[in-house]
Amino acid sequence: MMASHQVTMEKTSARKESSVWQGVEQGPEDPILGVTVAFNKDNHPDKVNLGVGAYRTEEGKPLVLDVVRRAEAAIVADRSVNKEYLPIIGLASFCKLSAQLILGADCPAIVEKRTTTVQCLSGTGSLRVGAEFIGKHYHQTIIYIPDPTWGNHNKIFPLGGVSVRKYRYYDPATRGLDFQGMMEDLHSAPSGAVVLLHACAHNPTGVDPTPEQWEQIRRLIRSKKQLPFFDSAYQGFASGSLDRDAAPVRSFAGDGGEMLIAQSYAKNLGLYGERVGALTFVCGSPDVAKRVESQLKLVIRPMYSNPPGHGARIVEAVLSDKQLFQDWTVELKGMADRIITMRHKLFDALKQKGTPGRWSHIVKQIGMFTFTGLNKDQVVFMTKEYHIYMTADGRISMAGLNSKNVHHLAEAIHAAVTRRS
Ligand code: KET
Repeated sequence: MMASHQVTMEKTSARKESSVWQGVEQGPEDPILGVTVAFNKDNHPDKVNLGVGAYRTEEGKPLVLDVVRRAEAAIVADRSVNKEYLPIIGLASFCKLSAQLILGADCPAIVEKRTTTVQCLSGTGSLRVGAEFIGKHYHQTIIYIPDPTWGNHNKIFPLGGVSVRKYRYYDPATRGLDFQGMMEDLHSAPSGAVVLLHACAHNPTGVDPTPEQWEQIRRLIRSKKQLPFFDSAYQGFASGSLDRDAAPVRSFAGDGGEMLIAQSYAKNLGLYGERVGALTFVCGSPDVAKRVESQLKLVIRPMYSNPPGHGARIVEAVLSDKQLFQDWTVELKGMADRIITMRHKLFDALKQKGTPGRWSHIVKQIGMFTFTGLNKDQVVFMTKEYHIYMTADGRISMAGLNSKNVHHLAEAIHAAVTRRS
C-alpha cells in the first residue's frame, strides 16, 4: 500500500515539474493598456500617465460625470428595475436612442426603418461583433484601415475573419493628413472592400479630414461601392459638439447608402468600465435590416449571450431626459475645452523653453491625443528619466495633463529632443 504522504509528494512534484500549459509563452503587454500596468508599478511621486485615452480632471482624478451620478441615483431608487437578462441585442430604448444620437433623429434611414442597432460591449465589442458579421455574411472579407490607427483594429478584424490592409492617412512630414495618398489607396482598393473610418478625433494622430475632404472621400467610397465602417469613439470630444462631430457619419447616412457604425460611450459619458456601446447597420431596406438583426443575434448569443444592463440604463436615462441631456452637453464641452486648454499650455511651455522643432501640431490636432512626433528612444528616455508614461509611438493623452504636470512634461520633451535626437 502506498503511504499517503508519498502520494501527496508525487502530486506536489508533478505540479512543480510539469503543466499542460508548460509550452505557453509569456505574452507581451498590450501597447496601450500595458502603459498603465507599468505606470502602476512606478512609485515616483511625480509620475504621469499619458498612455491610455481616459479623461482626468484638473486634479488628475478620473471623472464620473454629474449626469451619470444623477442617472444612477434614479436607477437605484427605481424598485421596478431588476437584474433580469437583457434581450440578446440589449435594451431596446438604448439602441434606438444611440442610433438617433449618431445619425440624428431625423435621419431618413431611421425614419424609413432601414437601421438596426444592437447594444454591445463598448466600442471594442461593437467592432468585434461587426467584424464577425462581415466575416460571415459579406462577400469581401478585406477591411482597409488607416495607417496608423488604433492598434486594436489590427487584432479585432482578423478574429472576425476579416483581413486587414492599410490605406495611407498620416504624413509625418507635414504632421497632417496625407489626403492624396488616402484617396489613391482607396481608389486602388477593390470595389466592395470595407473601409474603416474614424468618425472624428482620429486616434492616434488627432488629424481629421476637413468637411470638403470628407465629401470627396464619401463620393469615392460610394462610387467604388465600398462599405464604410465608422468607428465613433469620441463623439463630442473633438469639437465639444455632439452634432458637429457626427457630421461625417450623417453625410454618409444621408446619401442613402449602406454602412456600419460602432459607437462607444466610454469617453463621452466617461463610462469606460461599464462597457456600453452600440453597433448600427444602415441597410438598403427595412426588410434587410430585420434579417441583419436576426443574424446579429446569432453572432452575439454564443459570444457573450447578452449585454450588461446597468451602463445601458444610464445612457438611456441621459439620452431620454431633456434636462440630463442638456447638462451632459455642457459637461462634455467642459471636458473638450479643458483638453484644448492643455494643448495651448503645452505649446506655450515648449515655445517658452525654445525647444527645437515645430510644435504647432499640438494645438492643431483634434481630440484626446497629440501625436507628438517623438520617437521610441525619446519615449523610453522620458519614462526612465521623468516618469512620464506614454505609448511607444509618441502619442500622449492630453486628457491626462493638468496645470501642475504640464511643465514637467514640457521639461521632459525639451530634454528628450535636445539630448536624444
Ligand atoms: N475605437 C477607438 C478609435 C479607440 O480609440 C478606442 C479606445 C476604442 C475604439 C474602444 O474603446 P472602448 O473602451 O472599447 O469603448 N481607445 C483608448 C483605450 C483603449 O486602447 O482601449 C486608447 O486608445 O487609449
